[in-house]
Amino acid sequence: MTLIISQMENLNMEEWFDAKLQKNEMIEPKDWMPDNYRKHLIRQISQHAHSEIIGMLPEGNWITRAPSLRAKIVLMAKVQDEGGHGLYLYTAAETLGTSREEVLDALHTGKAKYSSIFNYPTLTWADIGMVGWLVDGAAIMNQVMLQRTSYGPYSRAMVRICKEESFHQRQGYESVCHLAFGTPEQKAMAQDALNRWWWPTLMMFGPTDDKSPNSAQAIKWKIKRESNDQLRQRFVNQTVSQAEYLGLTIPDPDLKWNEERQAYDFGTPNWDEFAAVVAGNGPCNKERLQLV
Ligand code: BYC
Repeated sequence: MTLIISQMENLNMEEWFDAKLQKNEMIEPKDWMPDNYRKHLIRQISQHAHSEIIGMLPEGNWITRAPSLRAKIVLMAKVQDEGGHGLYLYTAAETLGTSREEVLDALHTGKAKYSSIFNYPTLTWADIGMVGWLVDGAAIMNQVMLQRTSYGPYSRAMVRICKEESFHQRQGYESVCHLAFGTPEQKAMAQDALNRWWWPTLMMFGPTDDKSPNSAQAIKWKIKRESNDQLRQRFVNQTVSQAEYLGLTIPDPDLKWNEERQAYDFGTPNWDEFAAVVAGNGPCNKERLQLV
């Protein structure tokens, strides 16, 4: 009897929850929410937080090697911002009833993921420019959409993060500008970095929509407002003219303006590589294994 009553209560609460989503109202921490909505958010927000923290490592490594005092100060500020983003997001995850220890434990035991992009090495100073221009550029494309996510604390964290992220993208572009308009050696360094970062950046958006197990439910719950493929396409459309201005070549022979779609056609990322990187067999892991 008690079970039936609680099932009926859940049914009513589910209608209330769906109606709130329909009206585009935010779900707040003390609101009733389906268990799977809560789990889905804990997974995504904590993985997002881990990406911010892990993302500090390759850039932090370059602070001592930045080529000028100005570049050093800017990079330090950026790395510090990423730490702040991680902390907002861990706090947002905690409002869902998980603890900092639980989410960190999931990271350390390999249960939780972090963005594939941070398993690629930053070999030269130009790579740090690419991280700002391309990686932050891709991240912001996703995060602008997440400002309208249905969970209040995640949405509000995104509003703050996006303000800082646009500075990150611009500092990266400025840094790449210096190299692209510098000596032939500097330009070659920028081109080499673009060649290595282009495809991993496109993979940051996640698998294609037909291979994305979480997307359909995320869109239904308005956690995601746009799909992985839509965001990837928008990123390509935006970035091509930036590369043209720099006089750099995007390493994709299939990249071509499609008049009918009013969008660029582009090649297929190496999804086998993506699967390997996410499974912990990325270039950085290989380097580490070779060193052991
Ligand atoms: N890397 O069903 P899907 C930054 C996983 S940091 C690794 O499409 P979803 C920055 C995915 O988790 C900001 N794994 O998933 C910091 C799922 O596995 P699980 C980074 C990936 O969640 C410092 C499976 O593949 N931004 O900007 O609907 C310096 C199937 O995927 C990846 C965020 O974290 C990947 N790239 O969509 C500089 C944004 N892609 O969890 C810069 C927040 C997918 O089922 N996250 N997987 O085991 C999201 O928006 C979404 O989670 C994703 C994936 C679009 C990434």
